[in-house]
Amino acid sequence: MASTPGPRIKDIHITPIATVDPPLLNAAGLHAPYALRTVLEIVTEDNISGISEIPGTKDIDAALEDSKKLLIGQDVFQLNQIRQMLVQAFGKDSSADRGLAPWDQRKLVHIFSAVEVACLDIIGKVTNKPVVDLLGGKMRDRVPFAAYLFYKYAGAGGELGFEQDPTASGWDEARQKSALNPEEIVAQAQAMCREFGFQSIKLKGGVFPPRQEVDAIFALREAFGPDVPLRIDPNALWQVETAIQYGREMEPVLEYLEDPVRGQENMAQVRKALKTPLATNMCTTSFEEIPRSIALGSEDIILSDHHFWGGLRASMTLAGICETFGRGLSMHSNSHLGISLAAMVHLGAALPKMTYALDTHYPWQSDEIIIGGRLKFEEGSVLVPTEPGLGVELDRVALAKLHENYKACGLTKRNDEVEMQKVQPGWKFEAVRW
Ligand code: GKR
Ligand code: MG
Repeated sequence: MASTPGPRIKDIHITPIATVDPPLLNAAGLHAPYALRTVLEIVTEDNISGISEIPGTKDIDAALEDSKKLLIGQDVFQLNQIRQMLVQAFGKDSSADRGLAPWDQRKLVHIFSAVEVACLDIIGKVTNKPVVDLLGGKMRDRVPFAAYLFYKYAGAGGELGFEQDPTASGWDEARQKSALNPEEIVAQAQAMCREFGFQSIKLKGGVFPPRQEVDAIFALREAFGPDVPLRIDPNALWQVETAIQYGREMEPVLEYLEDPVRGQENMAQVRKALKTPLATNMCTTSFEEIPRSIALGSEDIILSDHHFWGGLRASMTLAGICETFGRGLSMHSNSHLGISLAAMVHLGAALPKMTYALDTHYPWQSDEIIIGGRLKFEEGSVLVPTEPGLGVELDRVALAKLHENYKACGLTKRNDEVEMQKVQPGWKFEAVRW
């Protein structure tokens, strides 16, 4: 008997939203009071709805809008053809399109990720299978995440900006405190680990001179002991000599060193000089960069991100390549809500190996747009959803509220340099600083 065609796309809804984000510091400057995300909802002719979430940028939203005319009428199972159509319409992103910022600014990878995840959500609902099963099946029931620490100014983000909500308690209170020195970073880590049970810790660096950030790593080691793996990510702001000097000093305490320097050649030089593994979400960021990464030996671990690598299935392909070439694979994140977290959990559950706890910014966000509210962490892990599809559904009232935030806040793309200049006039992003 011949198979039946899959459901066809009838409607696509693109909703830009702004979610409250605290004043977190990083190599590119400062987080705005709101992080932008875009929620995509694909509805089939038989009214099955699939959802996804990507970082929000006006240009990418416009390209998604343009892609509607190509996507409407397509069979959601035909992801290979859909991808090819999108490549033909938007061209391939080049490595240069990624930009110098710590996050990825390419169009096609975002669009395909948004479309693919929403289609997989629908396919899961139609076949009565969780997304993880569409990726080859579950390798674990829980997906572990790491505490992601940030230097930050005091403040809550959103309308409160740099103010704090005096009624907040627990992690909600701790999240608003400043963290500008090693003691405050340790306090942040303790509060975050107490709340979420994380068992690995990552410090976002590239904010202060390396000495100060390395001291924070040693303060974390002192506070948490040798059983809690530590990582630091200066987002490529260090010179090769700086990375080798401080990398050697941290060799006894680091699980891995993330993007100490910019570019595959520089990473390869640092890698030769250190025993600590190097991880990246900045120097090897696309399939076309892999041959050179292998030839040079630029990193040990690739931090995938389904929003930046073109979806969940592409990330599984990356996992296979990493396995072939002896690279580890873990996951990068940016400020995000529960739809992205659910997709990350399905992918994390399907990965053949899980050597490192994944990154997530989720504890820093306080809003949610899924029914049932914020997803829960148990001992630092998220339980893999067993419901069909992603296992999360849109809370339309919450979505509408965050869309109103988007319209009111006036932001159209992430620009941490501009936000930083509001606090430190004249501040300039530098690709390499120390
Ligand atoms: O949220 O400021 C931030 C991070 O610096 C983010 O933009 C990076 O993309 O988390 C990311 C990383 O690991 O490089
Ligand atoms: Mg990174």
